[in-house]
Amino acid sequence: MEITVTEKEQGKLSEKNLDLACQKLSEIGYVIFENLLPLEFVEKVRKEFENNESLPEGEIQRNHFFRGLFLDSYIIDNPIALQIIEAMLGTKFFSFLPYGCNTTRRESRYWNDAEKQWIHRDSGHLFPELGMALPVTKIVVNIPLVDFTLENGATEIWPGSHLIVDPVTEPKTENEALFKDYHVCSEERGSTFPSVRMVMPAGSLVLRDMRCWHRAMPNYTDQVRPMTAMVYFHRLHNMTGIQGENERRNSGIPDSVWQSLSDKSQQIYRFYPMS
Ligand SMILES: O=C(O)CCC(=O)C(=O)O
Repeated sequence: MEITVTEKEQGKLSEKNLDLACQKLSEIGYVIFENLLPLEFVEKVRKEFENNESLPEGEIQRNHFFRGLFLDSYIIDNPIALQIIEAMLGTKFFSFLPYGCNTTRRESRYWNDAEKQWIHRDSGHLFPELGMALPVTKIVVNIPLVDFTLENGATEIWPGSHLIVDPVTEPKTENEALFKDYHVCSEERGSTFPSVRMVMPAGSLVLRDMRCWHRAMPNYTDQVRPMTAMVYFHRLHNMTGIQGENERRNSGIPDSVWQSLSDKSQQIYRFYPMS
């Protein structure tokens, strides 16, 4: 979606563009702002990311995401993303640190040992038995750290698929139960709906309703294709606060990092994950 230079500089959408962004997210299931972040910044983050990739997996990599550029306000406090999220989810939305990163490379393989990922949604519907889609309650924000092209595996997405509600059926196997809300669309079914590839320049900003069908596609290049992934939740996903509102004791967010966060970020990242 196009925005003005002033909106970009001020990090604030006009009322009209905010409405349009919300409308796209509600009706199509995602919205993309191309070239929103300065390329120089994105390139620095990509290099940091590559350094991180060369660290041993697990805790060290995870802790690395608590450092420097990964916590820049362009990423964790992005004002345009937050403006839209607040309009869609209300003021009490929350998210977790550290965030994730979706990476594909030439040799990437998925659970079914294919080079294309399963068509899936990242979140099921609330009350699917009603047979209708309720307003969005989980939004993922992605920032591609390289240009996303057909060659390096730009994500495939099915516009409008977040509104598809299937009849609720009892899972027949354990595996089915596990993937019930996730693996909702076979290849055959996917081919009967129009899909698009999210071809976009590095530093674009994507907001996606997590119920949208999508998948990672093969990366035929030798360049790693990373994108940051931050998930924002409506307050209803933690009504009791038992995950520790204002209690970061076990969050793993180092104190020095917590102190460095803006008031807004401390508000957003106030919970810690259960596991
Ligand atoms: O890496 C991609 O292109 C898609 C990632 C994905 O499927 C996901 O975020 O669930």
